[in-house]
Amino acid sequence: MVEETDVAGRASSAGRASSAGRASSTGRASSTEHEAMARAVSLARTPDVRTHPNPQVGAVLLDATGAEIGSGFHRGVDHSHAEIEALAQAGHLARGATAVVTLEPCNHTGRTGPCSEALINAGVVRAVYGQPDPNPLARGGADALAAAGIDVEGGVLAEEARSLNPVWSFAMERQRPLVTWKFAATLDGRVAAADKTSRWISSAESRAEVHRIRAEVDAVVIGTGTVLADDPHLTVRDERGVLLSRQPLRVVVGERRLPTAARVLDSAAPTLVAETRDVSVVLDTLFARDVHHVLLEGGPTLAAAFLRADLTDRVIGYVGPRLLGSGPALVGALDVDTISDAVELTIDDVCLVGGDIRWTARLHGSAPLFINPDPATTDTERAD
Ligand code: AOF
Ligand code: ZN
Repeated sequence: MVEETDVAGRASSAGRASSAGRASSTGRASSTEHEAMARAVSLARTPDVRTHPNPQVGAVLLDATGAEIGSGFHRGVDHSHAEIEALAQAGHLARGATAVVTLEPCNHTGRTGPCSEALINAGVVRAVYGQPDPNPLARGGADALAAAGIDVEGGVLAEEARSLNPVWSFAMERQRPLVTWKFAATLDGRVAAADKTSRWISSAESRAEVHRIRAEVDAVVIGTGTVLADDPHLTVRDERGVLLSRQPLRVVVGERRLPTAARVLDSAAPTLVAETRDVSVVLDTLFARDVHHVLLEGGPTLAAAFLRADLTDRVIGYVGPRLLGSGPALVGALDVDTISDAVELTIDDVCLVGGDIRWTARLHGSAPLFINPDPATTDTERAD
């Protein structure tokens, strides 16, 4: 691989000595604590905060009467964790408090120190969290708090808490990026005409939307075949053609040599040339670089390689109302000879975009991802 370029609930804390050493999720959280969790969730959702590669996290501290004495949210890698912000606000009032956090407090020293230790040192007596931490490097905070005699309860508004970070959670649970395969095809499933022309398979609106989707992912992956056939830029630009300041990593997969003048190798955005056909190696390399969401925009060969390896999670397909009758099919060989072996998809959403049918699906059997199919509205436009 070569790189180019309530307090009611608080009564239970009296019994904490008996449960010391183990975190629980027994549904004892009070209505005040539930309300505090809902507030922590909305704090974590503060708009225009990009925490990548970290999760969005919110925290609220309650005193013994259930009054809020501090709150915080995570603002990104160069900033404190949510719990530390809330503790700083509460100061000495944190002693005897209940911490309500959307994510299990961390137990590791990464870019910052362990929040479990900070909560223990601050004298917090109860900790309520939403989502158990799926990050193997950071998890264990609940048990560390319980071992210190703190009354711990997890799983409060767990789904809402997880929904703050569906992509991050997926990537941490699987230890690989989420793969969204995007395609544009005709009604008869062709991605180009017999003469290789492919530019107007989908509408201008669909192509603009793809730019908005690109702006939200961490990497865009194509194969050498697409570089040789289409010479795409794979950058994200606004409606005036100006490059956005944050560009996803461009990734080219395959062993064929690329022309040095290929647009994807220009300086407009970073590019990784992955000289392998093993797509799981590509995903491992990308995950090690904090890539949590990959947009697969490759042609039929690369799409088939990801599908055969069972490494495609989500599909966004634009089907244009036109027929070609000939030309390359959407996907290459899948080792499927009989209908019972077909790769099955579950459709989550169907709508019209600029006259095309856009459908969003996931691979059959995988859990719903709860990712909004509509990309955030930005000024971006113009497909390459
Ligand atoms: C956050 N913000 O508010 C909480 C996190 O590298 P670090 O030290 O920033 O640690 C990142 C991990 O810490 C993250 O993946 C998650 O597992 C845990 N908790 N992270 O970025 C927070 N509470
Ligand atoms: Zn932390």
